[in-house]
Amino acid sequence: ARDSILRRGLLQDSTVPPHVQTRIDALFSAPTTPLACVQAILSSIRESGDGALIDWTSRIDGADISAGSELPVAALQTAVKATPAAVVDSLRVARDRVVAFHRKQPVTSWFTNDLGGVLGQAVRPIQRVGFYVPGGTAPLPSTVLMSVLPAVVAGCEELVVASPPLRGGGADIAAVTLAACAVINELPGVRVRVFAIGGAQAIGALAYGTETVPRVDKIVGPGNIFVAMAKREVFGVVGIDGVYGPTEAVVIADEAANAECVAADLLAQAEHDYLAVPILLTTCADLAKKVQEEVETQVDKLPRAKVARHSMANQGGIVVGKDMDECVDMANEFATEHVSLCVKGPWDVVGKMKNAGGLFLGEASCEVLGDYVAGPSHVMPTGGSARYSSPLSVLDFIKVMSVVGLDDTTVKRIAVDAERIARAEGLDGHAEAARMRAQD
Ligand code: HSO
Ligand code: ZN
Repeated sequence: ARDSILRRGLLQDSTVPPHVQTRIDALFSAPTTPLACVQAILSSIRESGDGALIDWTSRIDGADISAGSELPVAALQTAVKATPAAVVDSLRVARDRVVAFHRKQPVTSWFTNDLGGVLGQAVRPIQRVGFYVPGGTAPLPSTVLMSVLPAVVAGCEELVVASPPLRGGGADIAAVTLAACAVINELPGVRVRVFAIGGAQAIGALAYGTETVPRVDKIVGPGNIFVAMAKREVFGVVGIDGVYGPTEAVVIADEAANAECVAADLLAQAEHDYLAVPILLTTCADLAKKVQEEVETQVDKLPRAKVARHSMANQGGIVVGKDMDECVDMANEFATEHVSLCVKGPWDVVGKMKNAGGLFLGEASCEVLGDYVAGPSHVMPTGGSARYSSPLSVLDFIKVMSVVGLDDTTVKRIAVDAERIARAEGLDGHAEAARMRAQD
């Protein structure tokens, strides 16, 4: 488990399973690496815009978007009606909690007089943001809420959701995903636009813009390996939030933990993806055994048992540590997306945790609640990137402008230093501009 998890962060061509590789080769009628495939798609979108977008969407997603990929406002209303009312209500509960959580984030502008005159930082929202919402094997309305709402709170003006079209149709995506967009649009002054486009071609369209898809300033959200590679390729043309891989769950448990709940939490993430990473770190060999048995019993009841069993067997693992500190050290080394603390005194462990996307304290406060309704975004760093990055938040959707408004006395005093440093750098133009300010 340890080796496989420490290797997982490497996004590379070999991560693609053989059947996907066969499809790529067929698409290009020649052996082609996933990265070369992504680069070819991106450059064709940059050069040919909608023409290329329509073509790739037909060839890869099996959908016809030649009449336009944007879903009309009426489609969002229809989707709300087509979704069970109780589900829509729960989406609203989730929306309101996620908004309330993100409103707490301190991102205010500040100004000081301490440095002579007025200096400070002016916070501005990023104006245009694209959100990738995976379609793949399951519709993900929760990902719509968890990606878009922090941007709504930040005050971003243009919000563009891209999600792959349903196979065999036109520009259409799952009703429940659209309903989540509609629920966001119920907020005052908010208008999310939705495009039925997916994969690297969607990332290209958002990064470069096409005749019909608006170009954005930053692209966020999870996706498959093609989306992840495409985001990495367009970084610089646009901002990105991170490069996300399959979901990861570490549960740290002691002898007091409930084996049934621990097994359920591991399986909940295992069912996401063949490459999901579910790991139990425990101080108790007896619990390890019980969880193993529970996993066996529970997995068969899941419709996605095949996926869950595969990820449990291949990336998952149960490790018995000699004490709690060893378990915590391993969790810090793995730096996973989620860490659940199913231990007697979770707050004693919180202080020792250094690397994780999200911490879930105690058995009741489980990760699945975080996936849907707790409040923080469920878009969190994976692949060990929790060592240096954070869950998606308001901070991803703002930027800071430095503001310098010095008073005259301070200008005269520090212009001398600026001039000196400029001369030392051999930049006389700089030095002259500074010197003029140093004089009366
Ligand atoms: N656990 C996933 C998020 C998710 N779960 C969406 C269910 N739907 C990654 O954090
Ligand atoms: Zn999940």
